[in-house]
Amino acid sequence: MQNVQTLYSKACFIRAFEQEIADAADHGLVPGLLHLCTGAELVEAAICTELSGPADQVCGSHRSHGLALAMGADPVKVAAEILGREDGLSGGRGGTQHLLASENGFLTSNGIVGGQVPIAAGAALSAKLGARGGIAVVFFGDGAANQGAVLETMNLAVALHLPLLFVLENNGLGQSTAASFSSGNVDLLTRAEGFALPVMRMDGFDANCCLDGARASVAQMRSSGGPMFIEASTARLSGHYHGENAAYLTLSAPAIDPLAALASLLPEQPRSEIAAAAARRAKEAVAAAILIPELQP
Ligand SMILES: Cc1ncc(C[n+]2csc(CCOP(=O)(O)OP(=O)(O)O)c2C)c(N)n1
Ligand SMILES: [Mg+2]
Repeated sequence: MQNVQTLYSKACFIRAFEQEIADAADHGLVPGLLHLCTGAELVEAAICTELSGPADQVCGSHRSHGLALAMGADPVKVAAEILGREDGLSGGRGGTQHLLASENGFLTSNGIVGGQVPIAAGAALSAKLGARGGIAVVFFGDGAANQGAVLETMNLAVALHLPLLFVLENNGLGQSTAASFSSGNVDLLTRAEGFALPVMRMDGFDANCCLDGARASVAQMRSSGGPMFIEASTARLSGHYHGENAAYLTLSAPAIDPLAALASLLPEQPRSEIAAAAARRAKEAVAAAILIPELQP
């Protein structure tokens, strides 16, 4: 129960943070397109809980606010970066799609679909060859799974026995394109098997499955020193980017909210207390980032 509660607290904070950032965007404060991670929180928080930066390093996609937070990046600095402010993680130059907090173990996110995957192989190689130890973990989508560089990296990770955990977050959509339209074989886990990667399926709607799978896969990697591949089912609960007219979403069955499923496992207390605390912390962090220019012109 303790683990489930901790996961709920982390996932609630990420969800609340995204809601605050969405509000800031609605007030014209966020430059560029904003890709929210609502629906993927359980998988991301469960896996990142097993990691510890800076020895372990995580790379993510265009949808990475939650990963940076889950690795322990300062939420005010994450928000300031998304808002394009000087006090952000990378001086406000990267924005929402280029978050950098390597001291916390969040190496980078990347707006080029699949671009983070070979970068993560570099992090895994340096973990293997250097004194740092640790593992590298890369999160990418079902759309990215069709990129050539992703497939090459899977092959290389096996050939070089790299400590690289591939986490394919399968929400069934790349922008508005269904995975069944862009892939001949929609069982994306079988691709990894083709490269002889040890594989695991993770039900991203089941908190205990996420917690157990994260613990087992990271432990296996630390003892083997080699790569692994997780295919995790996730949801994308809103448009591809915040504010998109995502009428196409109504063509499929309504998505289940993994966070609501997790909430139903907890009693009313401490559930509502945890949710309220997460909402308060997220509000304070984003408000602080918005105020930075007034405090430090
Ligand atoms: C190389 C490249 N091609 C296309 C795009 C435009 N684009 C941005 S996100 C995206 C969909 C990615 O889908 P997926 O990998 O499943 O991630 P999700 O958005 O579902 O999390 C596309 C096609 C891009 N940024 N980079
Ligand atoms: Mg997708």
